[in-house]
Amino acid sequence: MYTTDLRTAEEKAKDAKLKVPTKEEGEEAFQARIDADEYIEPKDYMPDAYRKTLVRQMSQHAHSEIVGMLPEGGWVTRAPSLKRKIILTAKVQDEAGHGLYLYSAAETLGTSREEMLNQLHSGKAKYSTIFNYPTTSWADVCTIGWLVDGAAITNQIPLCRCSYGPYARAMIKVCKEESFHQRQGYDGLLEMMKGTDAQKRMVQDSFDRWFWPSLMMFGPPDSDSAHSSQNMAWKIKRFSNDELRQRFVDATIPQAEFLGIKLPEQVKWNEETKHYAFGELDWDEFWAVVKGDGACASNRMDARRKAIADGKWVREAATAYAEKQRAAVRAAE
Ligand code: FAQ
Repeated sequence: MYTTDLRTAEEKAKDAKLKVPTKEEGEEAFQARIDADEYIEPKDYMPDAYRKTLVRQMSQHAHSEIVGMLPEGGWVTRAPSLKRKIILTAKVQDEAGHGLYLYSAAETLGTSREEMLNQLHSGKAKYSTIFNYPTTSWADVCTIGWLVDGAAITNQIPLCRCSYGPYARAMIKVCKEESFHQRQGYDGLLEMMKGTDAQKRMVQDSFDRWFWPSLMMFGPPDSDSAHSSQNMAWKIKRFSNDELRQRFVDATIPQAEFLGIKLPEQVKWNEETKHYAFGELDWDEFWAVVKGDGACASNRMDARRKAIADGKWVREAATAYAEKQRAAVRAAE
């Protein structure tokens, strides 16, 4: 009799004992790996929902990095000194690098960069609400470094231990660079607070506008956070939105006091909890900005679409050049 099965009788007996795991068994084994603090790598088994929520979060994170370049990029030519221009240029380039690591890490989950960018430009994918607020003064650029990068670090340090290996590894370098960003922003504000009354007013005005939106970067309150409980079980998230927000407030208020900033009346030290209380955030504003109502939302997407259209010839030229190089290598073989 004709057969394509070339296994020996011994191999057949061994294979017969192996059984294909059911979906439930696969998910149980996956959760056991997570519980044992193992990293999940691209070719490992993972539930579809784990893959989906990671693509959602990582692409949103990557989009935030590249959209975040826009408000700061607009200030490079207006930075007050050569030193500040150089620092700001380096920071904006770092953000582009963060976007690249994150898109590359997200691509390991099987979604192409082009697809992720299409989702951003069509409005299907989100990016951080913070970048829909206007950057109206030089103090705003420094405040972004101090508060926005500060909030980003608070959120991202736990992501260095997130269960998905490529995301966790990307976060290590990102966090190192964000620390430099935070310090340069704070340094810029310290210098302004040693300056004229007009400069001091500029810093205070900037803090008043950016403080509350920076607290919203941590997402909705835990009670309204759709993804938190599952993502904490999967160790994508290690701390809840509210825990990280409180951690950020506790670290930031003494820094604001050192700068000489007047704090909002809601911010008060609570001797019992040993934390700063800060009252309720304006969650209506948050959800409106999430849904695209932010002051700069349409500008940001126009700028992104223009960048994609303007860069088309560069991508085509780079692809043609790479193809030419490959052809030369093939011809030499
Ligand atoms: N903006 O269930 P949750 C930076 C959405 S990087 C917009 O709590 P999750 C660097 C959320 O997507 C800043 N949407 O969601 C830089 C979900 O909607 P969906 C970005 C938000 O994922 C500095 C819905 O609300 N960092 O700044 C926001 O468990 C300076 C329900 O929320 C990251 O992305 C928001 N703020 O927790 C660059 C870090 N918050 O997707 C330039 C990674 C929530 O179901 C200059 N991401 N939503 O339609 C995370 O850690 C998480 O995704 C959270 C949200 C904490 C942001």
